Amino acid sequence: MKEMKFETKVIHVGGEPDPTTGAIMPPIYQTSTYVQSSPGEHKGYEYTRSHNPTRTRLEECLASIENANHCLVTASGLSASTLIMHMLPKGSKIFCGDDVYGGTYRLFSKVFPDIHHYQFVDTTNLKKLEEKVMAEKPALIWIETPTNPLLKISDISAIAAMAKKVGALTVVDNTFMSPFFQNPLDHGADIVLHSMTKFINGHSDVVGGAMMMNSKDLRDKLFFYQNAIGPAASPFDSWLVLRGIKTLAIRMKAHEQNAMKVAAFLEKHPKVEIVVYPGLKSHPQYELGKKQMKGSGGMITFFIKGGLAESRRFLENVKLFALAESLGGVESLVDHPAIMTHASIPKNVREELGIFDNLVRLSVGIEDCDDLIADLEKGFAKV
Ligand code: P1T
Repeated sequence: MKEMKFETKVIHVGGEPDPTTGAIMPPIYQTSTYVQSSPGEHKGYEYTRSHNPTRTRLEECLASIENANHCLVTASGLSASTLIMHMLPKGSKIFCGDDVYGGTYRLFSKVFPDIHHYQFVDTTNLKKLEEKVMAEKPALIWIETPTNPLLKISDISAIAAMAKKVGALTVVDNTFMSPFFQNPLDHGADIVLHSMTKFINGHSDVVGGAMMMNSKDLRDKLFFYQNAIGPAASPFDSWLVLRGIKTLAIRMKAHEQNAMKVAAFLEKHPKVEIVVYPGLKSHPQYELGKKQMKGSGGMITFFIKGGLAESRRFLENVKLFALAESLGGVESLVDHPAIMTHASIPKNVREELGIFDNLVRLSVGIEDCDDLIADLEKGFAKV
């Protein structure tokens, strides 16, 4: 299947017609269990927490588009992160990028510190990171690139290479780029993680997660914890994602086209202080982005001139950009990270990173771009 192009894989891998009826759309195997002919004799399926044919199809499709040998689909992005943490030996040292989704920060700083040791480090400063990795020999390096919400880019190949020197695993949260714009395993990462809730599904009607890897050993270990703990995605959610993923390529191109125009508009706007978008030459890691990403995605972060009052007036007065957590759907969303998605990060830590009250995050949808810009203009007019 690896020889097919991306646009073909999302439609055909896992999308084969049903062999018993010829139905062109895969059935939703809405079943909890499977009949056995004799104890232990079955058709490869015993219980849906462990395996389900609809989920298997989605795993095949996702593995193919991340150029991976294996994939496990979970009930949420955070449950995938949780399984990776359970897989590590107790007391493991973990370096995590300092700018990550607020829920990932909460998981690592509030749920797992009794089990592992976490340090939040700047993974964009390679020299400092390498010194620290060599000196402290972590078991795992966790990077989100580009980061949520500051869109900082980390060099996956360089980090994976330094991790290998000390026997550490590299995990890349690739949610913001989706497999269409970035394939971390090709750059040496060991595990790629996605919140499937976002671009992969693309229609804001599923919460789900996925992990892709090449190592069978890693896959089997993670599968053990998935089966033992239980956060597998449901058949219906798996089917919805199989449906949404068919348009991933064209959606990502449309997100990027609109985001590029919106970023250029914001850059010139008198009420905007700074715009951060990987496709702008002003992005501090523009060249690195060009090297490891095949596009710039649909996420934009900007700092409005002023503070919380100005942000609120803007956020209350845009309408097409719905004020909501999450991202990656066909409809545009706007988020205030300090109060919404990243509220679980203490204010002093947030502000050290640059997540101030005047920071606004856009998930640029695939609507008509002129309508989107007119909507943003309405928001700015009230500031
Ligand atoms: O929500 P869930 O499917 O569990 O995924 C968690 C997650 C993991 N990684 C990244 C980069 C994410 O952005 C998320 C979820 N993020 C949001 C809900 C948000 O609005 O940023």
